[in-house]
Amino acid sequence: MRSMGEPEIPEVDVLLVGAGFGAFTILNRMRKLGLNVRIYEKGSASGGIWYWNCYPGARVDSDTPIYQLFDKELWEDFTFKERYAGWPELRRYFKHIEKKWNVQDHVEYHKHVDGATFDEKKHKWLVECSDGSEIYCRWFIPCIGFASRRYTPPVPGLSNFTGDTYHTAVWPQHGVNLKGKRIAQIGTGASGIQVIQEIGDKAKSLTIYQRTPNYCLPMHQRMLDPEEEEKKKANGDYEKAFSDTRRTFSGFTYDFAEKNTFDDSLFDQKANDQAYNFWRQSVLKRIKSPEKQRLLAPENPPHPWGTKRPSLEQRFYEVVDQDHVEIIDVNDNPIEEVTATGLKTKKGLVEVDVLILATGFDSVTGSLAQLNIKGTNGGTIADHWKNRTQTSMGIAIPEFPNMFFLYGPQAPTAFSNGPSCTQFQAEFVEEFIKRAQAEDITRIEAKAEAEDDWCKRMNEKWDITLFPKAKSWYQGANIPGRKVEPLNWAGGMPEYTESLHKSLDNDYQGWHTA
Ligand code: N01
Repeated sequence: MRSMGEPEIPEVDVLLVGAGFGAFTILNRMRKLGLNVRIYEKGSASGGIWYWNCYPGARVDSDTPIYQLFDKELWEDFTFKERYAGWPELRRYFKHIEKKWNVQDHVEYHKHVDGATFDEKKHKWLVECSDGSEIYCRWFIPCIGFASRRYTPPVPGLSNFTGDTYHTAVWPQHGVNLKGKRIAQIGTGASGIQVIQEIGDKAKSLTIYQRTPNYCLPMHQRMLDPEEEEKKKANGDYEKAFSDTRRTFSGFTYDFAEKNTFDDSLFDQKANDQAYNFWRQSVLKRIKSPEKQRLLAPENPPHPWGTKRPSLEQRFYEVVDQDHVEIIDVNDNPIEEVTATGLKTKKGLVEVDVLILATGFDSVTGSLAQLNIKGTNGGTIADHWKNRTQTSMGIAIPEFPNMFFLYGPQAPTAFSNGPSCTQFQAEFVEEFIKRAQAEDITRIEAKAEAEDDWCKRMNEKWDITLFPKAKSWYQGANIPGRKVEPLNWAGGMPEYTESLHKSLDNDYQGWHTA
């Protein structure tokens, strides 16, 4: 009971968490349904992943035009400068969305959602923020993606280091001057490769602590000609590209090449070996140091080609091949200790000024599981996933009514172009809420059997691929002690979106409605 004089708890129809691609994809749809929508963002600006991960060289590896919202009113007067946009340009794009859609009344910054409980009488969520504020919403939609909980490995002595330590996922917003510095970096995933190729030339020395080589592919970056882009827009090429994403496996404009050894390389080890060897030969030509050749493109691949995400690189191999860049394989030379001045392995102590942790995320499930969102049985999402990760179609969870999440576990997430995935999920959520409005439905909940069915299908799709052979974050294998299980839908985008819409068209199959 609230006592007299206490302010009323505000209410909105829809609360979106995180001001990135997911939230903006859904925002206007909800506004057009006449709903009162709010976005709560923990940071001080929008951009989502591009707000937090503003490390040197951070850039997307989906190309223009498909890495943006598919709305014509946004793309008709915004043109990206590069084929693969970097974080400053993506931030500029988010500013464009804010201005164009006049969103200032809808987004609140420095609002860190801590937890939520479902009010069974009202059929509404009561959401709490770390500043003590509360808000009720009918529809609660976390749009926090798969990478909002960073991971730092338990390297002994990490806190003893007296130089500067930076994690790529929370890079200082004001930037860091790395010129002429002695730098150590742990991690060679997508973030790590981008940092290395950006700072390698500037650093006095760069020592890379690598556990697994990244099978990088050339990015083929180029500046876009604004006139050419305008012509493409006028010709309908952008619309065609967005529409093509609906038909492809990963929501890109292209699909697997329909030629043996390419389209079966993720399913057949022999075909995969051929793909790996082809890749290896082309990379070896770019590296002079035999030691670096061995470490970056080993004769015996540690995992099948493509079962960990291959980065798109620009000059990575040339940058790493320089004498002031050293690679230490932590499998042979584990980091024994971080001291006040550097990193110690059996090869000795490497003294550095800066330590960069490009060590990734508690990926896919960590984003939602870190929140204290309590379901109708009193348990949190982390409790619900204690024995296995389970969702209904990668968008909802039984016992968490009126809650949808975008770009999270058991959706095409890691295997897709992000804006395509959020677009198709947002279309489904829009359709569901539209029907709910029309039919006076105030409570929607995924059925437990729908969740079981989806988990079964998740495993069937996963088990026929070579993905289980890699210790990847795709299956949670990057976090010591975590259950290794498929976290991303490997059945392709068309089958995914069809499953979502079928459930509505088949009289809410798999859903309780009230
Ligand atoms: O994280 P990661 P990320 N000792 O988990 C290593 C998206 N993204 O931030 O491979 C030593 O891939 C770990 O080694 P290993 C994209 O989807 C996109 O780079 O587990 N090393 C690995 O090398 C991407 O895939 C873009 O053996 C340790 C690294 O740290 C995802 O985010 C850009 C270690 C972590 O790599 C995650 O990328 C950036 C230890 N104890 C991110 N623990 C673009 O669009 C971990 N590592 C371009």
